[in-house]
Amino acid sequence: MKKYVYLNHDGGVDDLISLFLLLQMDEVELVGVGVTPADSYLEPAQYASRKIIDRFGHGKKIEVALSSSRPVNPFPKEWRMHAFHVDAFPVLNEFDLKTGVVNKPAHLHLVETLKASKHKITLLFVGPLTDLARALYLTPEIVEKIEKLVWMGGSFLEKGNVEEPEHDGTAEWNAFWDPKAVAIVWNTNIPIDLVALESTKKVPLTNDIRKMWAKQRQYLGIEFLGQCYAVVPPLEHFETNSTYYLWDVLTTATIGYPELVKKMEVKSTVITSGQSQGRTELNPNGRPVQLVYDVNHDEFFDYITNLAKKA
Ligand code: AGV
Ligand code: CA
Repeated sequence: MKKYVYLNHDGGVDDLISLFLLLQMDEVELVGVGVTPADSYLEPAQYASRKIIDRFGHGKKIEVALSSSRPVNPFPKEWRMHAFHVDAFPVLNEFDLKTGVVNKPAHLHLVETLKASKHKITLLFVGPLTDLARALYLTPEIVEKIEKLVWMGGSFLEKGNVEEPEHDGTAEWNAFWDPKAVAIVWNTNIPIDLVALESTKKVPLTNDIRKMWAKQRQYLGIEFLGQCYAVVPPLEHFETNSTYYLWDVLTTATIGYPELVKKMEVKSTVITSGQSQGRTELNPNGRPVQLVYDVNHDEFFDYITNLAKKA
């Protein structure tokens, strides 16, 4: 059965690869893309997205909308620069650009796409939830059209991945960028699959993975994966603040291959202000989500490698 998916990403390396991989999934019909300038700048993120659709979208026509959302807590500039590299890859610049952008902000594009759809749509958010929160605030009735939300965000571990002044380090970045947006989404009855740091920790970028792709670079799609993951630092001796995991790619893979991961229901709330803002906490009175807490590492890498070969 077809899965209708709307992707909202924020222009990181693994966001752009998520778009690339979604375009290779036979069972997925991608019904729209929103680009949020969170872990990237809007220019390179939107151009890279449009070029990926042109080059690797098998001729599909997909609408791209630009977000007008802005941070509560902005991402570090060094990370936001990554999309400039991807956008400049020769493989994305061999031909003239065809895919355009729609003339409305991403949150309104999301509302209109949901309203116009005959089918329920799965929302795949691999950056902050701001556009979804704004869409829900304006038009709460869109929940009827949402099959579920699959979100890369949050963490129930003691240590999150935010290392910023005036913060205690317990939050995950996508939640920290706009904590109130998380609270707004939590306050609906949309079913949520939460791909939090518990599972993404198990799929770090390593030099062995890079080598495995290097050996298969005769496939254009694998060459593209290898180039993308040359831009960001791997897990080498120990974890640093910049160590790259396949956060969004794992989240995206759960759509095409749900059996890769283990889930359990947890109830949670989110802290929206102060030194722990963006932290998701277990709370017996909180809202239920399906927490993705484990992944089959080898099957995951096999799956995405095989998908990339189809490009
Ligand atoms: O917190 C993970 C989210 C994912 O959506 N992003 C990166 C992924 O796209 C933020 C982030 C956390 N640590 C990072 C991040 C790092 N070391 N480099 C770049 N982005
Ligand atoms: Ca992201």
